[in-house]
Amino acid sequence: AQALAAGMPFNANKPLEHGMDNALRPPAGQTVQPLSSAATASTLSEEINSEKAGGMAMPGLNATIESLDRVRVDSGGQRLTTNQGVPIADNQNSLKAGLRGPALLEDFILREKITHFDHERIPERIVHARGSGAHGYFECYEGIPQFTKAAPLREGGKITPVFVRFSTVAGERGSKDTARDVRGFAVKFYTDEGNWDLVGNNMPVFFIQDAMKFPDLVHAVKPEPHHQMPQAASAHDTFWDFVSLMPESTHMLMWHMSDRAIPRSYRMMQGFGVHTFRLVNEAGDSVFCKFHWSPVLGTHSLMWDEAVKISGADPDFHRRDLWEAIEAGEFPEWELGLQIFTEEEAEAFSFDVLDATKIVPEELVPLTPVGRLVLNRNPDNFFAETEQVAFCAAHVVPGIDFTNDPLLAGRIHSYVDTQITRLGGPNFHELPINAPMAQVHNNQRDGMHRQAIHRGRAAYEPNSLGGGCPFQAGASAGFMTFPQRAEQDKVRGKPEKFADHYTQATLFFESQTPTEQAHIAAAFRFELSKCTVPAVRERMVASLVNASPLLAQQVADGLGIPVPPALPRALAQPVNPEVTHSHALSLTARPGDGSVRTRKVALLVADGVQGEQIAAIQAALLAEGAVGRLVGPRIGPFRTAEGETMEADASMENEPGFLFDALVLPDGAEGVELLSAHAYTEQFIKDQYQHGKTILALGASATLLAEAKIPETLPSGDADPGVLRGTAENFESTIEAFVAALARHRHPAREIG
Ligand code: HDD
Repeated sequence: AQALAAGMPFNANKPLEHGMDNALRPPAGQTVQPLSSAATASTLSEEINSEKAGGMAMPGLNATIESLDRVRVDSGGQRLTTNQGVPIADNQNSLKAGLRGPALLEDFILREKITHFDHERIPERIVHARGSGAHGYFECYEGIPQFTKAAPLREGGKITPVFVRFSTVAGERGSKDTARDVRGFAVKFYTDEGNWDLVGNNMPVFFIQDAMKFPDLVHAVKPEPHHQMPQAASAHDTFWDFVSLMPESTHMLMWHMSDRAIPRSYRMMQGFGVHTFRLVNEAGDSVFCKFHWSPVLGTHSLMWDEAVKISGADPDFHRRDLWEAIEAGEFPEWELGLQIFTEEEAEAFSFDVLDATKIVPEELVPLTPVGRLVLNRNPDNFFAETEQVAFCAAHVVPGIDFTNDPLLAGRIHSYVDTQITRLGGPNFHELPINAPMAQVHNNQRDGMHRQAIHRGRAAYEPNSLGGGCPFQAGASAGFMTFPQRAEQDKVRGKPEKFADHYTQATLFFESQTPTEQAHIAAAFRFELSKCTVPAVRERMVASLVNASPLLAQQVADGLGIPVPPALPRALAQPVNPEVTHSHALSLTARPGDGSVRTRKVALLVADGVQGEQIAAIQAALLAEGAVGRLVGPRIGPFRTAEGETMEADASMENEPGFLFDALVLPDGAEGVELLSAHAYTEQFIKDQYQHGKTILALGASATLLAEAKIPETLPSGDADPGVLRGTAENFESTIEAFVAALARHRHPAREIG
C-alpha cells in the first residue's frame, strides 16, 4: 500500500512483502554478521549472554533471520491476488450466469482457489508424524579439534544455527502429545560445511538391533490394520506380540514403560544420538562417540493418570508448552555431552557398541560437555517449517562419520527415501527450511519443483566447458569416509554380544528408585492388561523373568496370572557387566538447575478471597520465573475481601487442576465458601495431590483440603513436604517454602504406603 501510494511499481514492494521489515533485523546501516569467522563467533557469544534481557532472538544466531527472509511473506497492507499475482476484485462470490444461475467453468479464480485447497495436505511421516519445532543455535564451549574437525565442535565460541523438531513416534499428525511413547529429538545443524542432522530420541537405546526389523516393529505398534485402533498407543496385542517375540527389545521396553515415555515437557527431557558414531580429526584419527543432550531445567515426567487426563483437556500440551516458553523469552536450553572412547576400549566392553539396544554406562565413560543448544525462535509457519523439515540420518559433515551399527545403516537409506514420497520429489533439499547455509554446487539437475536456475552448459564432471567446475574439494577439505578395514565374508547374522538381551534391562530396572520401579510395573500391567490374547501377556511376563524376577512377579500379580517359566535365553553364559548400578539412569539424578522457571501454578480465586496475598504470591512466582495464573469458578473479574478487583484468566472448567504444576488455595471465608460449593474444586485439589504436586492452603482454605480428603501426613507418618499451610503470620516464610517445594517437581513419598 505504501508503495502504491508513493506511485512505485507494485514489485518494488517485494522486499517489504517478504519480511524485510522484520522487527528483528538489525537497524538500517548495520549488517548481519557472517557466521564463519572465529572473531565473529566470540562477539556473538557475548551478545547471546545478554539475549535474555531483550527476550528476543538475536540476528545471526538463527538460520531463519537471514536465510529464510527471502521467502517470508507478510501480507500486511497488501491486496489479494491469484497465484499469478493478478489482483482479485471479489473473493466471496463465484462467477455465475445470473445471480441465481449456474457457476461458470470459466471462473479461474474459484478454480485456482479450490484446486490449491484440494492439494493442501502432504503424506504425514510414517513414524514421528506429530511434532513441534523451533529455531535456535548451538554454541561450542571450548572446541575439541583433537577429536573432530566437525565445524560446530572444533572451535570455542562457535555458533551454529539449528532447527529442532520434537515428536511422538506412533501417533498420527493430529494425535495427542502425552501418549506413552518415545519422543523424537531431531537437530539440524546448518554448519559452515553443510547440514548435519543428529536425529535422536529421548531414550538412549532402541527396540531392535537391525534395520531389517524396522517395518515390522512399526507395523506392530501402529493401530491394528483391520480396525485402525488404538491411536497413539502401544497398549495392544500386535505390539506386545511382536516385542515378546523379540527379546532384544527388553532393554528399550524398560525405558518405554518408565516415566521417560511421558515427559512433563519437551524442554525437560534428555536427547540421545543412540548409535555409536565416529569423530574424525584433521589428521584423520578417529574415536567413537555417543551424543547426549541434557536439559538445563532437568529431566521431569508426568504421572500416567495425569498424562491420560491431559490428553483430553489439552492434546497440544507439549506443543503449547514449547511455544509459550519461547514466546515468553524463556528459551529452552540443553547441554551437549559426548561419551568419547577408542575403538580398542570398545572392543573390551562386555557389550557391543554397535548394538543400539545397549548404552555405554556413564560410570564407564563419563560425559564430556562440549556446548549448549538454545531454542529462541518459534517458526513463522508450521507447515513451511515444522512439517516440511526433512531430517536424514545420512546427513553428516566432515568430522562426523558412521559406525557399522546395522540399525544405523538402514537409517542412512531410509530418511532420504521417505522424503521423496512425503515431500514430492528429490528436490526437498531446496525447501527453505532444509536448504543448507553452506553453498550447494553439483551437477544434479531437474526433477519435480526444481528451484535453482543453473547457468552454463556443463552439467557433468569432469568437464572443460565449465572450466572444470564445480571441482572436487579433495581429501583436505571434502568429506572423507574413515578408512575402516573391511575384509569379511558376506553373511546375514549378528555378532555374539548382540545375543545378550537382558543384562542392561536389568541394569536399568535396578538403577531406578522404588517409585520409578513401581511406575514401570504399573505401566507393564496397564499395557499388558489391554492385550486380549492371554498367550501374549504370558510370553511377555516370561521374558521379564530374565530381566527382573521381582518385576515379573509384580506384573504377573497385576494381571492375575502365575509367573510363567523364563523364556529361553539366546546366550547360555551370562555376561559379567562392568556396571551393575547406574544412578545416572534414574530421573532423580537429573533435577536440573533447581529453579522453578516456567512452572505453572494455579491460584484459585472467587469473590471474597484475600486478594493481597494472592497478588503477593503471584509476584513472588514471577520473580522466580514461574507463572501464577488466577483460576476461578469462571473467567473474568472477581471482588476481593479488600474490595479490589482481580481478573481470572482461567476457570476450573477450561484449565483443570492437572494442567498445573502446583496449587495455591486462598484465604478469605467468603471466597473459600464459594469455592467449597463449586462442583470442580474438590477434583481440582485431588488431582493435584494424587499427582504428587505442591499445594499451599492459606488460612481458611484448610477446610478445602479436608473436604478433598487430603491426608494430614505421608503414608510413612511423616509430614508431607508438598502440602503447606500458611497463615498471615508466617506468610513470607510460607512463600519461600512453597517455591522450594515446587522446585522439587513432585513429592513421590505420597505414593509409597
Ligand atoms: Fe527414524 C523419522 C529417530 C530408527 C526410519 N526417526 C524419525 C524421526 C526421529 C527418528 C526423531 C523424526 C524426524 C523429524 O522430526 O522429522 N529413528 C530415530 C531413532 C532411531 C530410528 C533415534 C533409532 C536409533 N528410523 C529408524 C530406523 C528406520 C527409521 C531403523 C528405518 C530403517 N525414521 C525413519 C523414517 C522417518 C523417521 C521412515 C519417518 C519420517 C522421516 O523419517 O522423515 O525414515
